[in-house]
Amino acid sequence: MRLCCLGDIHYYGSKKELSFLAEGIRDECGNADVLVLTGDLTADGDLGRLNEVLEVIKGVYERPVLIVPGNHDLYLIHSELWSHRLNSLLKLSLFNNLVERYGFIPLMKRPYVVSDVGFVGSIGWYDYSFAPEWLNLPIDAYREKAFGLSIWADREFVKLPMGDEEFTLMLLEKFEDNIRKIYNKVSKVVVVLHHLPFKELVVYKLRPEWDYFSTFMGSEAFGQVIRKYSKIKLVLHGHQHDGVETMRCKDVDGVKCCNCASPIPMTVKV
Ligand SMILES: [Mn+2]
Repeated sequence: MRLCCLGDIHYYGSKKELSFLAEGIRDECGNADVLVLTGDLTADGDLGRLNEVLEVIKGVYERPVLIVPGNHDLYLIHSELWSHRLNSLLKLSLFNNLVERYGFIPLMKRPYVVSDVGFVGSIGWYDYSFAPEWLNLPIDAYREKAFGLSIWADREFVKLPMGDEEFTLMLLEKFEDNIRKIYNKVSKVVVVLHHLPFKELVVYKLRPEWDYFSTFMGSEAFGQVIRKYSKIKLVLHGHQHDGVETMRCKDVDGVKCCNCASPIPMTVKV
């Protein structure tokens, strides 16, 4: 089976980005059985822009499209930041509902099976398990999501009614439930995440600021669940793109992990 994956489009309203996306999918994904999007479709969580991205994909690809959101898709836009009715949990379900309305598969809501391959997905998140030990900072220093004058933008634009550790656990439970739902019906499982599940995939540079922000790349808790299920042979993820090579696969203890954090599609066989 041939998969085409891409991610981190970060659409911000430029029509040029959309034609680039359409061209990429047409050129690279024509022979693919499934198209997989690993999150961050929009830069700012604007549902109107998400709509535009989904519309473009609908226009150029006719086979199944599997989608998980990224952290940027949970951002509240300025007018929403002050609304008591809206938070990022609600934004997450609005995202998945819109994906579904296009006839695409929101993998966080339900797994997908095609012949003997199952697909399970989540946005993933971070629980500070990727914090670099050598910096020797307390967990509270990471909860601030700021290093000197630099901040992790989730701090400003993601509003959750719980802490990041609790959110990770909540997501993890749903993720494992979805694995169990299909596990006996398939011979292989493909995991689709936005954030990274293994510390081995994180690029640390022994520079304090860089390594501080690497903490927000993902969570080992997802990796621990993945290791429990030997049918999981492939992980597709996004999120890690600045200052690192994307569109590359790496083996972590027998699991092939591919970084799809580029709007240029990549073909992966399973
Ligand atoms: Mn991201």
